[in-house]
Order: sequence, then structure tokens, then C-alpha cells
Amino acid sequence: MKVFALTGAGVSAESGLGTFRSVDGLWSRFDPMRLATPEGFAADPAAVHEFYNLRRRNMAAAAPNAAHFALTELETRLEARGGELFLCTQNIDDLHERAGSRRVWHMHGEIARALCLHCGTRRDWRGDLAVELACPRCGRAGGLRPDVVWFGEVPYGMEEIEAALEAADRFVAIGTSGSVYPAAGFVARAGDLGIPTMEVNLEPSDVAGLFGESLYGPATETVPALVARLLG
Ligand code: BJW
Repeated sequence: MKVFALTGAGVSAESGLGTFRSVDGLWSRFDPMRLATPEGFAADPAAVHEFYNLRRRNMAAAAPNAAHFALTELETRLEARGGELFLCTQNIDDLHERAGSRRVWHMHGEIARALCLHCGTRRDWRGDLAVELACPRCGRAGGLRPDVVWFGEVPYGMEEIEAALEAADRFVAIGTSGSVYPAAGFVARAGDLGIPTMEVNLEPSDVAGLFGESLYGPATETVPALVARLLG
């Protein structure tokens, strides 16, 4: 069996990392147009660095939870049976990797990586970023930014994602509000392809009506239950 799992901020919520659109979510306190767009970065890079530096430190202090570990078990046990898990996350944190997942597709990039706008180099970057820092590759300052996908930018690996969706036997969306495209459109695409779909979330998402099945509750409870079910 080939499973395509799409994860969102809800999978890391119980690890203490904030979601975006809950009542007290990140976008209720921070302006996404200022902090998560290329135009916002051009206008005030220091403010954007401060926002992501804080989140990078929060991530380092957080630990993976039972939902991340259950998805690692799913990957391992599907592979042992000749199956596959395509784990596509919108999250920029590394909690899937720290739970042991070996192949994680970060469609919205990774906060522990930096991209140089001058030379295009992408590299691991675990410390703070700052405007005055120079790129270790080209030596120019002022061009380093978090290697994350902001509004108006094209997510990473869309061709590979589409191919994995086409090859999948199951599509599950976990902890995502279904409000950001193109990820929010995957369930409709899976439906067009005739793939059974399931939503696993705290509450019905914006696209809940498009899923064949649903399981509602905290991810640390629902994801282990989902994995047990998928493994039969
Ligand atoms: C729990 C739980 C628990 C809580 N257990 N569950 C109109 C105007 C302008 C733009 C657009 C437009 N229409 C469409 C667009 C495009 C735009 C878009 O979608 N905008 C919408 C807002 C309308 N999209 C883009 O610009 C994207 N690019 C694009 O479309 O390029 C064109 C293209 C595509 C494909 C091929 C070719 C061309 C880029 C989007 C980039 C999004 N970036 C962000 C920030 C990245 C870095 C960062 O983290 O800072 O990505 S925004 C933010 O939202 C972040 C997330 O990955 C993303 C999704 O959020 P997510 O994960 O769903 O979180 P929440 O908070 O929304 O939901 C959490 C869910 O968990 C909730 O449902 C809770 O109930 C649940 N939950 N606790 C289980 N314990």
C-alpha cells in the first residue's frame, strides 16, 4: 500500500509549536503579509529575521510527539511490506525527522535552512539569521533569508508531489486547516484520481466536505489510531 500523508501545523501543536489560524495562532499576533511574503522581507528584513529566529529557537526547544512517532512507525512498517509512505509536510519544523522519519517532503521549506538571494545557495542554518550576515558561499551580505515558502512563492517539489499523489492508494491530511493552496487542493485531486481520502484533525477543516472519511481529536491520539488502522 502506498500512503500519501499531508501534515500541517496541527501535528506539531502538542509539541508546543503554535498553529497559524487558531484564535491565539501566529497570524492573530503577527501580520503574514509583513512576515511571510517576499515583499515583506524586502521592506523590513530585520523584522522577518526576528520572527523566524524566535520560531527556530522554539523548534529547537520542542520535542516530537506521539503523532510524529506514529508516522515514523507507519513509514517503517509499510516499507517492510513493500509499501511506501510519502510524507509531505507543510511544516518548516524538523520534528518528523527528529521522530525518525527518513523521507520527509518539506513543500514549504525548512526553518533550519537558509537561502542566499544573491547566489541561490541553500544550506543548513541552525542559528539566528541577520541582515548583516554574509553568505558563506558568495561572501555577500544582506541576501540570506529563511529557506521557507512565503505567500506568492511556488512550493518546493510540486512535480514530485503530483507524481506521488498519482501513485498513492490512500490520501490522509493531518492537522491542516485546508486554507492554503496548493496543499488545500490535494484532497480534490485525490478524489479526481479515485483515491480514498481521510481527514485527521482537531475539527473539520475548510475542505472537510471533500474527504471520504474523517477522524477528529488531538493528533497525539488520532494519528496513532489512524496508523494502527492503516497497518491492519
Ligand atoms: C490540530 C491540533 C491538534 C490544532 N491535533 N489537529 C488569493 C489571494 C492571494 C493568494 C492566493 C489566493 N488564493 C490562493 C492564493 C495562493 C496562496 C494561498 O493559498 N492563500 C490563501 C491564504 C488563500 N498560496 C500561495 O501563495 C502558495 N503558493 C502558490 O500558490 O504558488 C502558485 C503555484 C502553486 C503550485 C504550482 C505552481 C504555482 C504558497 C503558500 C505558502 C504558505 N506559507 C506559510 C508560511 C511558511 C513558512 C512559515 O511557517 O512561516 O505556510 S503560511 C502558513 O499556512 C504556513 C503553513 O504551512 C500553511 C498552512 O497552515 P496549516 O498547517 O494548515 O496550519 P493552520 O494553523 O491553518 O491549521 C492548523 C490545523 O490544525 C487547524 O485545522 C486546527 O484545527 C488543527 N489542529 N491543533 C490535530 N492538537
